Amino acid sequence: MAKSVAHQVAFSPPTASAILKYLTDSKSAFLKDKEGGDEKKWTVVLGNEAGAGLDLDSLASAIAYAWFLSQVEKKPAVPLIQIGREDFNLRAENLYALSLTGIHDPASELLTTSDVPQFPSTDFFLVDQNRLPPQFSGTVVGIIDHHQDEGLHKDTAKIRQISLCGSCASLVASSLPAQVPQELATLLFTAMVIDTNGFKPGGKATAEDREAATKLVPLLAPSSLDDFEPPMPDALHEVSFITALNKELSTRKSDLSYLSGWDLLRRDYKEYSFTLRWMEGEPTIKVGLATVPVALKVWGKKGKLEQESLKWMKHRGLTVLGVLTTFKGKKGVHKRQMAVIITDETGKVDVPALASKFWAGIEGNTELDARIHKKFKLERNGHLPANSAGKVYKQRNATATRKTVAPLVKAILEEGVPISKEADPPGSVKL
Ligand SMILES: [Mn+2]
Repeated sequence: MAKSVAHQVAFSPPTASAILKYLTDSKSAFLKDKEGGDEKKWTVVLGNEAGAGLDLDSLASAIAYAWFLSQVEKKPAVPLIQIGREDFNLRAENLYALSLTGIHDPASELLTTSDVPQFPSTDFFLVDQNRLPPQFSGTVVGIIDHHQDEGLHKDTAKIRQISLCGSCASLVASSLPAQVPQELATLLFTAMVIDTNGFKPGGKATAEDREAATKLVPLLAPSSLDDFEPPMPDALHEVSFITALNKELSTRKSDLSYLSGWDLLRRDYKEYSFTLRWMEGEPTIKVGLATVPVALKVWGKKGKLEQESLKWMKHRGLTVLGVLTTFKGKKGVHKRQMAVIITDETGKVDVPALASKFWAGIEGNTELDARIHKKFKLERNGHLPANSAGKVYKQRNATATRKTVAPLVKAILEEGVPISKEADPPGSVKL
């Protein structure tokens, strides 16, 4: 892990956390009521869902607003964190922000989707989103959000505070009473800092974010600094504890080298299904594309890439897995690699035929400009089982993301021909 800069953060984390007590109490009371079919009285505060990569803004906004409803408005309210219990580990900056708030074991202390796989119909208060996700049913009683207003839930939401600013946490902070517990102010503040890059001018921070942050600062300021002068809203980015906190959060956010291959593969993952009409029996196969922000040499050497990929493929029932890495090489140059593994457990897929089409499709694509990686030779090092194939490429076009790769994969698999965006006019198919 990269060197921590925690010691530079000049405010001291709270010792005893009243927020933690509220969270664990409300979680167990909600689960107990749900058990007895008595959950209707609850308002569930729901942040947005971003796969396994929940962001700090949703997390902080949901916790803070649920605390407000419960402790100030005296209504039964609980935040539902929209990730699985095992997914907290995927975001080191979230773990850090939660630890500053006194939450050291979020997987057991917070209510997650693992605790309630089938969510009952309740009242919902939405934060950091303004449309109730389709897997939930119930009444939306309020919305605080910083995304484009979709104009929904107008008949039931008594509060609809939607405003385009850098962080939803700023809007939540503005709607709380002036004196909130220090740890709650800290949690909201970390989300605002990470979303606005420390309130840097010219970034995502708006006047609304700066105003909300300025109000929180006195609650966070180190008590040792007797002569601490609250900053002006336009000078927040120059306050030393804020720049240190921003650096700490972004270092943790970008350093993923501590994650296992398994976690890296599932962290930012999309899955597709294609029918191979050109193959005998026309099998339908599943294809996964994982975007991994860590170079293969960090986590995939000595057969680890093959081992972790095959484990993930078995878990998801995949025939093809593409691992798309994105990282900074020496001298800070942005690079991308693409590893592709093909295997078949159904006996219905002609792996050599599929592999040769795949390699031809990738190698013939001028947009990716892919070249075989000389250090990762999957088919020669003995880590792939029989009836499998694999290759690793260096993508010379480091700007081509999964948005480029996914349509190419579709074209290769469904049409069985390589496409080349630059060489061919739209609609033409090179045979
Ligand atoms: Mn947000």
